[in-house]
Amino acid sequence: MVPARIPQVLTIAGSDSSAGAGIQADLKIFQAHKVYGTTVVTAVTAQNSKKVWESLDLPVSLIQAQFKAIMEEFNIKAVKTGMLSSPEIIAAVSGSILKYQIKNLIIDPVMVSKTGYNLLKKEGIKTLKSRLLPLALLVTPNFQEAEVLSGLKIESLQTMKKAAKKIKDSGCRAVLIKTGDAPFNRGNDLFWDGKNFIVFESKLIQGRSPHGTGCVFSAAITAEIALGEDLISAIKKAKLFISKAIKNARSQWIMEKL
Ligand code: PXL
Repeated sequence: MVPARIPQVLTIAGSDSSAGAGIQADLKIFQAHKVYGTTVVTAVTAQNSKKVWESLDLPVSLIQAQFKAIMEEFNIKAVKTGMLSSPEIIAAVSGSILKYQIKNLIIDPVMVSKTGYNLLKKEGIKTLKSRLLPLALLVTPNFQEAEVLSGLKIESLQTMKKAAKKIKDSGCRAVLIKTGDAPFNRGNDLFWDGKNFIVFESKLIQGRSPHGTGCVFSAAITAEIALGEDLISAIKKAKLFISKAIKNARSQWIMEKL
């Protein structure tokens, strides 16, 4: 048994054999933040930095069994979701989150890998919006995911704000649109909680766009929440962490808290 004084977190996501994203990246980030990470694996991908070769979804019953095994023993302070590839998996995860009354849920609505492979079937988007987003403390779409979730073409800060409002309307408590690969406003992530817009700024780091940055970011936010930070300061700290990790050649690969 892990002692209660060590914050415990859970990631529900896919396995990335190259360990740059997915479950493997999440665990490294949890370790760097000195929180104890547990996992519910939803799919196994065969991939490296160039492409995803194959992907296999795990049976829903096995996903639910992993969830039960964790919740029966651990005192989980915060949960994040990553790759959930089908409506069936999303519905099952949503059911478990309700069943175990998970409060601090961070959703990274993963859709496509950096190498262009589809990680979420088209028919899953509706289920994601109707069943999972309403349970979230925070949803962290990138620019493209924000367009899909909102159904809006984002062409200006104005439409980005509209998209944030639309995503928030699906019932989540807050939304953070990440702009690291946006065609404009790059690096200035937009937060909306129904009351305030906050722009989280960062300098862009030229030439570096490693895969897995989205996973790393949401995992760092999850860890900070488990450590007792409120949502805004968790995002601030996670953003600083990821900027340093991308900038620093060593910590880009060996995730460490600088
Ligand atoms: O970064 C998105 C992502 C999430 N989860 C898994 C992935 C990827 C991208 O490759 O493979 C398992």
